[in-house]
Amino acid sequence: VATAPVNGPLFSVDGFVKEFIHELNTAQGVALARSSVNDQYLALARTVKNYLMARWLDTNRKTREAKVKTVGYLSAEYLLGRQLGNALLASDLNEIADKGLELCGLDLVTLRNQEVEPGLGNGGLGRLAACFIDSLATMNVPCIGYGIRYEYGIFRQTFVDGRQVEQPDTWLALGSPWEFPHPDASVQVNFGGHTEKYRDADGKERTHWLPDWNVLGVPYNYMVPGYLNGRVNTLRLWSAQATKAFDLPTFNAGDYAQAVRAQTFAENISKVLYPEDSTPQGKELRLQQQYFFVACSLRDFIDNELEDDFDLHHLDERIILQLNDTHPVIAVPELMRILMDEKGFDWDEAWAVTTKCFAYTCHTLLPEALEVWPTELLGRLLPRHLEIIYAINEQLLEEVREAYPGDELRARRMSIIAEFPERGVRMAYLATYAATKVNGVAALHSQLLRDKVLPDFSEMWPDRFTNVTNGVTPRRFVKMANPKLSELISDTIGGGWVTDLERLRELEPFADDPDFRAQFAAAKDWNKRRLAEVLRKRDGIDLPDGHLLDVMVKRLHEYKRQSLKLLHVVSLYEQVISGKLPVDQLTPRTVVFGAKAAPGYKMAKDTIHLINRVAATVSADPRLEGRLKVAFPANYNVTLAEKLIPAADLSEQISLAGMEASGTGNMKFALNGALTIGTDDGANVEIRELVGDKHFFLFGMNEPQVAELGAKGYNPESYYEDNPQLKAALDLVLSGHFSGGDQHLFDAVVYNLLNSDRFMALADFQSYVDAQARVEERYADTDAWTRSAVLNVARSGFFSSDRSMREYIQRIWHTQPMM
Ligand code: 26Y
Repeated sequence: VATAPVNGPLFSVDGFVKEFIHELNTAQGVALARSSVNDQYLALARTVKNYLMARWLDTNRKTREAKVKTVGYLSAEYLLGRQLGNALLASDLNEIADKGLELCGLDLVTLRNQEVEPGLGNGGLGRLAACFIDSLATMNVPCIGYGIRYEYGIFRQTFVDGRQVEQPDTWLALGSPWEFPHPDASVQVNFGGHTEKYRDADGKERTHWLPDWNVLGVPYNYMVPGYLNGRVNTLRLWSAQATKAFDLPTFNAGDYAQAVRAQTFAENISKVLYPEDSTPQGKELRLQQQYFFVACSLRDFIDNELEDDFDLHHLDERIILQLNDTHPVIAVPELMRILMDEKGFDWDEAWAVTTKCFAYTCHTLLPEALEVWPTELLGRLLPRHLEIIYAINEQLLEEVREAYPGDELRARRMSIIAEFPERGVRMAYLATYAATKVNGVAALHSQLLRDKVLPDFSEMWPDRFTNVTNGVTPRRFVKMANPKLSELISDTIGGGWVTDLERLRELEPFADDPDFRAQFAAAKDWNKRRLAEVLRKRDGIDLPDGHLLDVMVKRLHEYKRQSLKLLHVVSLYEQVISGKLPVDQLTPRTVVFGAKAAPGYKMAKDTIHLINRVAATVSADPRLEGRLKVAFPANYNVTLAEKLIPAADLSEQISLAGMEASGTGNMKFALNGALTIGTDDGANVEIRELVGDKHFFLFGMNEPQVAELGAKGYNPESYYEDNPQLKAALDLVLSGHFSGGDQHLFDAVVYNLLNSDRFMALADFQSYVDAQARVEERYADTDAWTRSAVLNVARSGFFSSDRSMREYIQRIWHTQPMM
């Protein structure tokens, strides 16, 4: 239970109002009567922050004094979502704020809606980082999240004639009340130049990096409050600034533009989040970003978090650096460089420390998603690091040759340096070789990681590999996002589930209680009405009452197979308009898509265009009598997810088996009482095992079957020829029905499916259609459906990110919660 913090505002309605008005007057410089909604939001955010402040300072002091091991979470992305609601929840201020604002004639919901979410991530990986730091704070575990303060986060998606158009995400424009910049604590980051050898005082050969340019990293701190426990951890995001703002001689010579060019150049580094989330483009700026935040973070931890006289030989006793995918892996040679070139360690000493300080999480199975940096680029930007990487590789190959004498092929396979198509550094191999532990993000994924992505490494170091199945924070995604369900749960089993999610099990018996089911269904209805209001205001979309709400929200990717979902919709539609299916036999259904496509990913953008055209045509066709609607609200983000997921009946998790590392949306849906239609992929496997086959609609090939079909040769066109229902659906698209008669508008999408279909959508089509029929059958039996939904909630407690964090702590980090 939260208590009034020392030195904070009084924990009462009165105290709150005083603080709020004070912030409005002194920080915003306006009177309440003259204040805008934005003024009010900013004042409210500062007020809540003030309540957390004493706890934050306290947490920092205690952690420092205790000299305990800290988790340094290194992630290029944090997809935080709005901060205000979470801060209110964590500090138990909801009721007080609600009443206080009412006294001021204001409405909390309106002010909350004023916040622009910090979208500093692309999707699952960034959101996972945000869930993990929430759990660590809640579990009282010391953690510093390190990342980049992008000036522009993930683009704002708009649709123009059904096509995606990207707008810059100006999340900082209306003020940023949650951040604390510390320009005084800036650190310098070097780039370029060359290296030189020299002999030190003891006559040992050493290396010197002589960089030729540098930038400053300015830290911005953000609070990461634990849930009602008084702990506030820190998220430290770095912003790039020029070391000298101004080239005075150039300026004096009259070339103003040239004089400030250096500044623009430096600040570009943290300007924008790259919106690609699976195909690394090998862009120089991205490598600059990666090294920038990693160099800042290591410097910061060593110089500012440790005692001045700390012996870095024991660095692993004070930090474990978790590498969130390969994006921060350049930290490995950076730590080696610091220890050797700056602290005078010899190679073996430095390597011994380094290999104890890193752990690596892989988030993919797609070969093209593994980062390989061209040595030409890496050597130009970070010459010393490339030297170190070469030396690490020599050591690796020596170890391999020793373990497998004569197996030169293996040595070549395992080399950190790839030779084709150009010479490059395989960051995943570097991470795997350097890390104490390597983990995948769901049981199936970790298995495939061992067997298919890193087989030679897992054979040589089997104990290094482990699995930690992802999780999501129940605070944001149940307690905050689904207040009605949360109330029902707490009324039924008490409030302990919020920090001990396995306790949801206690709901199981209530699945058979008609009274409980009625209340459960009422909460779902309330969520649907709330969503309808949001979509009406936000997108001008009308959600009909009483429909099965069928939701597929995630990044747009061929492997995730939005096109398979779309084919099902088109097929239902085609059957009705061709008279094969009486319209009254159609289950009233609204299909909601939410997805951003990487701006350069043509096929994904074409698919978005097609979904929008189908949505417009289907939703407007009177022959369907309003029984099938397709909605595609633009700009799916965390804020919308918090409204969409609690309202959903059906969760679409339909990736080709063996492609989705884990998925985390799948967990959020199950925890909010949606049933899943899904393949045996990623964490779906574990969801199905836990909720039970009867309460999960499984379809499609499993991973071995996919591999088998691939090996035998996959011919998508044969499925088209052999399946009249599939043929009719594709033919309807080809006929120009959804494109105003243009028969070629969607050729790229359709012929990609017919001729290539890398992710085998056509092969799984019939199975998917059959599973959808089972969905409709269950949905027709309201009691049976609700019963399944309750059991999904009751049995999904495993998917709390608190549990994930417990596993990392016990098996990978070996850190302790603080008392
Ligand atoms: C290198 C660059 C192009 C890049 C940038 C972002 C590559 C990948 C990403 C993001 C990947 C990502 O979000 N992966 C997802 O991670 C989730 C959390 O583990 C998984 O649940 C999900 O299956 C996986 O696709």
